[in-house]
Amino acid sequence: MRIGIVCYPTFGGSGVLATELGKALAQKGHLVHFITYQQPVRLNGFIPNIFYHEVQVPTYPLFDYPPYETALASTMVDVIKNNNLDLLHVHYAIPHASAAYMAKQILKKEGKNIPVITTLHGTDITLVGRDKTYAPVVTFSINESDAITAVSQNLREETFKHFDIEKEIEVIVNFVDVSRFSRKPIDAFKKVIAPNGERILLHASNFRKIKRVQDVVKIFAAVNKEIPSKLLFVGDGPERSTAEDLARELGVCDEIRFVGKQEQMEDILVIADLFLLTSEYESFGLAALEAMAAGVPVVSTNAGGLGEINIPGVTGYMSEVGDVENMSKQSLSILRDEETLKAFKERAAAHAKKFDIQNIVPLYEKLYEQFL
Ligand code: GMT
Repeated sequence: MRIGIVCYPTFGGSGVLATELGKALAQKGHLVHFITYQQPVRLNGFIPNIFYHEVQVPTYPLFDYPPYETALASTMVDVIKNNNLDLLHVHYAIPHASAAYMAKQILKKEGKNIPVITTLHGTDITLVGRDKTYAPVVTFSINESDAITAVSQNLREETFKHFDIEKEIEVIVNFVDVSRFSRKPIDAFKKVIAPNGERILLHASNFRKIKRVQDVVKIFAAVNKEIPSKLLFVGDGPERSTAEDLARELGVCDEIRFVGKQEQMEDILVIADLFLLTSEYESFGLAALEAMAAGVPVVSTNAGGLGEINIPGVTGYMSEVGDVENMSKQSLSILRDEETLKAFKERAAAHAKKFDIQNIVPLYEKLYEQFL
């Protein structure tokens, strides 16, 4: 098949998932064309069967806001025509679904039917999309998609709850390449972070308000009182300095490392003992799934779709949003002795296999085939 993939090229879960999907499809022999404004972060190196088309948004003094959506729709038309694409798969509704609708209409006039599949990822529905400034366009363009998928059961339900959706939404859960994440830790790296064999806790996100990173710091401070430990913060974003200030206030700043945005998550996750995800909402929590695949148990909130991946007492624990005390207790109970930690690690890794790339990518292929 000749497939166009549109996504955000950044470190966010939707872009990561879309890129990994494209790479997996290319490996299976499909021709995959990425259409984005920047090279997606996980699209590094030369991969046969993968093509990258950058959306250029020319500026003009009149444009206080350069019209990205118009440039995207035009690039879609161009790429679809010149490469004779069979379908377009857009990840994250805003503005990808509406740009795809526009491209579809243009091509229709020229006698070409291009099926559009929209995958909903989370904040496009639960946060941004619901805003009345976007909602009518989001609702319309989702409904105009030939197929709609959501990355969790929870997101499917949220979408039906908040939007007037006239079509079925198929749940195709997110996936992880287990073979890539099940690695041996690099001892030298582990020694740098935890020179005296301290437990390593880790949080990775875009540090937006919704992630409640202050709760991560508070949980770590409570754990650190009881057991020698270090905290790795991976990623960056608006709440980073708030987290740093709080860490200083709580006297744990020296035990925390902010390592910024990282591409080789598999090398970092594998040295961790516990992944903390304190979000107010997660449609799925891909970062937590990647942690599990690396054999890292997860202490998280029970928000959104997290209950669909984190099994209390098996792969980690869950708490109400903001219940720092409980999440601290849960973290301590996992980290306190070697045997318990080992068992949680093994079970987390085993559970992640259910979401292996090999099991999920064929579901997308099956969906695509319906439109050929
Ligand atoms: O978590 C974020 O804020 C980034 C966001 C994105 O759109 O890139 O992630 C969303 O999509 C991921 C991949 O499907 C999910 O794993 C995340 O749970 C979801 N984030 C939210 O729902 C807040």
